Amino acid sequence: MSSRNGGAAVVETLAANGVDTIFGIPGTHNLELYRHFAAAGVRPVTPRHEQGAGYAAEAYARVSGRPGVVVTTSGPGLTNAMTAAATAYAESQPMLLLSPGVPTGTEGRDLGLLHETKDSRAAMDHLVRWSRRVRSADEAAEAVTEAFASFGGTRPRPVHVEIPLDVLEQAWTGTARSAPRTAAPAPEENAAIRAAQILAKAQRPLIIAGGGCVGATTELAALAEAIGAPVATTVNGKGALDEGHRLSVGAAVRLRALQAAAAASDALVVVGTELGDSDLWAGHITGGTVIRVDIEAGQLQKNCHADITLLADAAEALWAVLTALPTDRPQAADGPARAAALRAECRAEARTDAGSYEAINAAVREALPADGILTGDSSQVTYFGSVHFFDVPGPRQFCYTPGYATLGYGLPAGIGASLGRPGAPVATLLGDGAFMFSVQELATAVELRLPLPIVVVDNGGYREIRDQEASRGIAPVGVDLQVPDLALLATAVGAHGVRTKDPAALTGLVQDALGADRPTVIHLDWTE
Ligand SMILES: Cc1ncc(C[n+]2csc(CCOP(=O)(O)OP(=O)(O)O)c2C)c(N)n1
Ligand SMILES: [Mg+2]
Repeated sequence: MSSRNGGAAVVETLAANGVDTIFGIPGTHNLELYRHFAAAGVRPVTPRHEQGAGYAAEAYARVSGRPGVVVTTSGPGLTNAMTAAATAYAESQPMLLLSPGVPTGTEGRDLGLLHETKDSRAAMDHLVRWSRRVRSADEAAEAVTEAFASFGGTRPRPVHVEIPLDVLEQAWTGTARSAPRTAAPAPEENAAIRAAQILAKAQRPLIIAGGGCVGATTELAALAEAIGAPVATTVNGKGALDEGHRLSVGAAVRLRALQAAAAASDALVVVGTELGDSDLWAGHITGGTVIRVDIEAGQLQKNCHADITLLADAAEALWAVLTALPTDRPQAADGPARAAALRAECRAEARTDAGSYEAINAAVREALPADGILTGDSSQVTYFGSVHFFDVPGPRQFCYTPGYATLGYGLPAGIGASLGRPGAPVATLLGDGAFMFSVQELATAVELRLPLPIVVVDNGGYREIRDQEASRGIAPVGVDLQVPDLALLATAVGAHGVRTKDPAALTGLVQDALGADRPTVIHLDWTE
């Protein structure tokens, strides 16, 4: 077997595209990928389940803007990663999944091969932007290059490349190529001028920024300041405007106060968001004249009618509107006052759900430096708490999956975020149910010696579902769980572990954990 083979074609192409870290688990079938990592300067990180690999890769992409790469073996390795792939799709994150596949010529024959799956490419194709099964080593390299090209110039989404076993072993004499830069469509000048004319006259403008805005922080702040518009974000857009900025209203789009303010606005700018139901929680966004900016045409009229549309990268479109503003316009000076009032209203509304989650988040916030990253999960402490009461100064500092809302994300995301932004302090804050979904990844964090505080809010099980049962008149069923002694569990795995009943103690505990030589599980006993 030539050592410069289909596996080398894939790995060298990863390296040519700037990949230095992959998340995956080796198996019988993907060893011709693993063979080449060291020579190509690619570090393989081994989580304890492929779903954890996928979530780590998703958070890696979220905090760094670089695509997350997942390498699984065929069959179960790949199907274990499917939930993470679907998560990256729902959350618009760039992710490349690589897996081996049955040998060429055996497709669909049900031969009883090891890890044989009915049609894994087709299964993946139903979850991600595209899934491609290659036929040669050259095509494998080409498909990986195409994957990287697919992440630029449009909304990033995951893709999958399947390399048949025989192709992984096929001799390869090619050269690895980096993907050409894919340009985004340029904003249409007339639309930018019309948008600027509306905004110049607006008395009550408002801006809603989504995940598509995380690369447009300067332009967003500049436009908001120029027109005196308060800025609210979606969860994926959290921090696109510094949440301490005087025009920031926070990640407030689900709140009725924000939705009412949008309806009462005379000009509403919506940038880089589909305004989906998972953003709006059965609410609606309408506004006076609605101006929408998106890099994907299909998003421009989705869930909210737009009067003016700009199909472009957010930064370029916002800049085009800003520079088209007439210089002799009257200054709208009351923006900060309107933002402060709206922010107070939104906080009051968020408080009705947050309860003690506000204080818990405040205690962790105090411990984490400004450049810190928080990862959360589908737990009340995250969506009632951190989203509204853990302010971040910039984008890419909050990892949570509001759309797919998948349990088990928070801990592996803490790992992926730590590797995606080396040196940045990272903390994980999540519920007991969420933690138990991927508790085995604690072993990964220990092995990587990550100084990761993992604050687990133990409210005795699936509290949100218990609450939903109660509101439907269903007696608690399947929701009251026995939670292990997590401090003890942590020490067994080689992490530090502590237990407290006092949310105020979290500040000191998280600070200590950030300075430790390994992860620390902080079990907050929040049961009655
Ligand atoms: C993979 C997955 N399975 C099931 C659910 C449904 N679900 C949503 S919230 C929740 C409870 C989560 O418990 P925990 O993390 O302890 O948070 P709590 O509601 O107790 O604050 C469940 C089971 C989900 N979101 N994701
Ligand atoms: Mg719970």
